[in-house]
Amino acid sequence: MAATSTNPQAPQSAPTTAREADPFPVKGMDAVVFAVGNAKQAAHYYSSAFGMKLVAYSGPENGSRETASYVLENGGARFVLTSVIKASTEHGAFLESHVAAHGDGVVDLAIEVPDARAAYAYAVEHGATGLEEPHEAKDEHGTVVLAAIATYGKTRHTLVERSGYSGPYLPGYVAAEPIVAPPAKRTFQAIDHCVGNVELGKMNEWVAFYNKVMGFTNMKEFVGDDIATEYSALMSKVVADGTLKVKFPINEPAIAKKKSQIDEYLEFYGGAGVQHIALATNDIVQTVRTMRAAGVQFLDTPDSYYDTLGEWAGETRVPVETLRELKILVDRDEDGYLLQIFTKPVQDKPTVFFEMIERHGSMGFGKGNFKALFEAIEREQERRGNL
Ligand code: TYF
Ligand code: FE
Repeated sequence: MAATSTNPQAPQSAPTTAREADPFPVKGMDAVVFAVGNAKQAAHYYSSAFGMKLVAYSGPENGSRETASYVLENGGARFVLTSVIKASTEHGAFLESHVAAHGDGVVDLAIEVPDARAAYAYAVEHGATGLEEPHEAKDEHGTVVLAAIATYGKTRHTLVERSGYSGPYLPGYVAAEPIVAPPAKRTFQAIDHCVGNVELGKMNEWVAFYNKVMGFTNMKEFVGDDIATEYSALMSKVVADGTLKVKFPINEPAIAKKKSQIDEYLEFYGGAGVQHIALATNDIVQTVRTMRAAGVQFLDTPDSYYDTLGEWAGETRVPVETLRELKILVDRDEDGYLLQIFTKPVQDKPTVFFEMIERHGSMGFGKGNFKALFEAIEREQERRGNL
């Protein structure tokens, strides 16, 4: 499709327009889909503790006898929580075995694309494994096109083309009322990035996968083997689409002095999978206060971090004493700063956790905090007897 230009001087048929230059255009994250043991209770947790709002449901009451799925939103962030009631198809059996093998976890990082058929064709041509051929789904709210490709572990990327679909989520879902009254102020409004843990030696393969299959490029922030052996016990690279709406850091364990937190994840998850989802907020102080009051546990940060914070991080919109009280981390680079904090794992297995992030210019991932963060994670590993 030709891009339109408002510049009358622009050539009629430029060799490449910004749009044509992007081989795999994306609109953003569509949803993070979790397979869980008890979606009814998980939906309550993400409502009452994370401040999300139930907006749609699919289950036996509206014709889905195999699975129950709860769709929760917060601004542009969407989670789908699915449990098997009684498996009767291959998909139900897959979800059931996924929960048995991995515990609660992410099965799908669904990406919204302008053209799902084109995206699927491009991905498969460039080496992706197709899991679902492009197909239409429709109801009285319109038509969507869905396709899916495989990524690391048993995780998939569903490619969702919404083309004006006006229903509460996808065909097959009905609108639902919030489970609890949402907090007065929204706790977050977008998915900032989704992180995968892969096996030792596989990081570069998966980075190359996103480079080839989605045309994603590497962001400058990474954890190299220098940092890895010194204190992080992991290596990490970040791939993103050209507009930075979809950002996927990929971690692998590193041989270091201590057992890698990535090894701990791989052991307890039973292979590669999604490690953390970062959620963007524009008021992290309010967010953390609300979530802490609702019982969400965050990683601790020692007081010493705040004693020297001003020297290197400079001023932020939040007073250091508030950051210290709530254990919020700060990082600064040439583009600005960010505030971030990490939850403890949100299930009994030391696997999936969340990050809350408030960006002020910086598009980094908190490199300046890696030492403090990884030490905090190691204290938790130690408490669990896994270090
Ligand atoms: O997404 C990131 O890169 C940051 C830092 O196991 C990070 O949130 C990296 C690895 C990790 C935990 C956090
Ligand atoms: Fe992160």
